[in-house]
Amino acid sequence: MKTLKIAIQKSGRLNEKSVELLKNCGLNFENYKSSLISPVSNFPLEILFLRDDDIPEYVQDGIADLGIVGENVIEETEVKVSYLQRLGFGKCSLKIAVPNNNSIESVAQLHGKSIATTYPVILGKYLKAQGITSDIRTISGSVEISPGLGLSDAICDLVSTGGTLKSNGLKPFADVMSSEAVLIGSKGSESNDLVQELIQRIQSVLRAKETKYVVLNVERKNLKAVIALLPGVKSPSVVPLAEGDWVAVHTVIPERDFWDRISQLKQAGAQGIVVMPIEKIIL
Ligand code: PRT
Ligand code: ZN
Repeated sequence: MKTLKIAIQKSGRLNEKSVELLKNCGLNFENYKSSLISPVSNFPLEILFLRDDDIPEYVQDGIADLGIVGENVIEETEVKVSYLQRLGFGKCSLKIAVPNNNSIESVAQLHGKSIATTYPVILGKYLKAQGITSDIRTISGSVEISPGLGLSDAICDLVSTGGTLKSNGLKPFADVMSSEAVLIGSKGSESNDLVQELIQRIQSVLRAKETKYVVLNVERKNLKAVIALLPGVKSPSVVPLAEGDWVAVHTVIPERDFWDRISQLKQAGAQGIVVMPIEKIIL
């Protein structure tokens, strides 16, 4: 079978998480910082390390079968690729912001104003959809300093913590798009068996990340109340303990409401709660 190629970011915000995800999928490879390509020793796959801006086109043109890149880059490059899987990291939003002392606070007020950005395509479509014409100034970086330099009235840039906007005296007021890292494939790559195998491995890693394995002890008289707090689970395993009326319950709990669920379980009589990370969940 033909060896697949997957393109990931060489260095930057998505590199570490992309490498970690592929390693958690059981793929063995060297993460050489200096090389462009790294073979996987236990799967017919090669990893290409590229600038993130180049990944969508490599995938569209079939030079790489797969790629991991931010949705913002895919939208900006307007490539035709298949979205295969959201990956849950690299989350950010593209926002419009103005200096704190500026009175602009609605998108309509941007009509006739200048906006500096590295995302002219996405911003252009967003404004057009609202019938607003602004002077979009495309710059290649450090967008946040442009109002201070008198280069533009507003900016449109990616925001994650909001710290960069704050430290540059800017306030965000409109969300243009939200983004996260996604797995993309060349058109038609979905039907390749190796691509399917890789997607399944990725999904099993993502599912495991969303859940924790929990073992708790409870007196039989409280067992019903404890099980009622575990809705996602059809039938948790219940193991009798050596001591009289106590049992151990083994179950999984979603990460997102973990602490609420644990305190409810304690109130219902659960004790000795042990929580463990899950490596993979294969359905
Ligand atoms: O060298 P290469 O071209 O590969 O990398 P790059 O410098 O173009 O991209 P990089 O590594 O900065 O970002 C890669 C991807 O990470 C982006 O395309 C997004 O999908 C995603 N991402 C997530 C972010 C951010 N969060 C982010 N905060 N990309 C950039 N930023 C920048 C933003 O532009 C601003 O300068 O971080 C600053 C704001 O951060 P906060 O935390 O202060 O709000
Ligand atoms: Zn880039």
